[in-house]
Amino acid sequence: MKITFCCTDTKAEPWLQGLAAALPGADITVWQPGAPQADYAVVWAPPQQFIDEQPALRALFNIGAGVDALLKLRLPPFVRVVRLDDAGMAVQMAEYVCHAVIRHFREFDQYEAAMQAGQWSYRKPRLRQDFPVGVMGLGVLGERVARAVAQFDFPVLGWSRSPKQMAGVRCFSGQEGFNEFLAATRVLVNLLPLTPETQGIMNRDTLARLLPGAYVINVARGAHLVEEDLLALIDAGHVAGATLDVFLTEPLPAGHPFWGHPKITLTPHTSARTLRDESIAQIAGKIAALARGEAVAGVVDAGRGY
Ligand code: NDP
Ligand code: OXD
Repeated sequence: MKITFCCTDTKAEPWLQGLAAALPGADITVWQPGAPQADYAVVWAPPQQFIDEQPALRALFNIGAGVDALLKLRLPPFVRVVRLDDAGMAVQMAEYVCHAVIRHFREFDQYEAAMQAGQWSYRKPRLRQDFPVGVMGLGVLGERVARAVAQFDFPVLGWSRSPKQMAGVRCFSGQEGFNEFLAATRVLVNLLPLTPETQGIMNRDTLARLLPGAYVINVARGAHLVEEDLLALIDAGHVAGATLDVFLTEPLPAGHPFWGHPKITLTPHTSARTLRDESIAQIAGKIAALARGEAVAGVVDAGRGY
């Protein structure tokens, strides 16, 4: 079996060694233009040339959960695209979002500033019932996040495409449930895939529907958020602030108004990192299963976009 590796901005050697250890007998090489045809590919943001030169791939394994960049390419019609299915990301996402929710709710930024200024002062405790947390996207990551936030007794809401039931989470679905979900949410967490339907979903209209004093946590993709609309709603006082991990342009360009904004906390697309060992184990397991003719989880529906 031949496996080709084509991952932008990724050190190839440890991946090749790990895959070779997990799949003895497989021929695993880093893709170069003109390389021979492979059976399976392990990819992150490959160039179109790679896809065009590998028309007979049985499956493309994306070393991330989001496949938006991959689906923008012209792919062979019958190739399976397989996303990472948790592989250690869900717990990272849960800790990131819980941290952001609690930091905002408990006003730790204000405490930190006061202590830095040598002030020993208390703030009035806030009621967690006044901070309902709404999670957009109840998939592999969103479900784990919703469950984790609920552990802290915040009211938790969730919104997905198809109807769901989750203990401790008030679930909404589809366009028909969206406005009701927004109107009952104060802290909005985005864990949607980026698709034509979800691009720009956090905009002036939708953010204005959130409860006053709203807070936005975007950990999915920058293009979900209309950045100037968030800034306008913060200026207007409807949105209290945001924690943003992802941006329309990454790295965030110098001079962007998010840099140094007093109400916006930034991180560099790091809320849930691809963990190499877990990912290799998962991908190798799935390649072996496909080679035996078995079905695997995490196959993307290109028509749906995720
Ligand atoms: P999943 O595909 O498992 O889940 C997607 C969820 O979004 C599902 O609940 C789905 O609904 C819902 N959804 C999709 N489209 C719509 C829509 N139009 N309206 C309402 N709900 C919709 O994705 P993951 O949880 O694994 O990951 C989510 C995203 O997180 C990734 O696509 C990626 O962009 C981002 N990500 C970011 C990382 C970072 O470091 N910042 C790391 C990893 C991922 P249904 O259940 O009905 O299908
Ligand atoms: C992913 C990411 O999609 O890291 O996995 O953004």
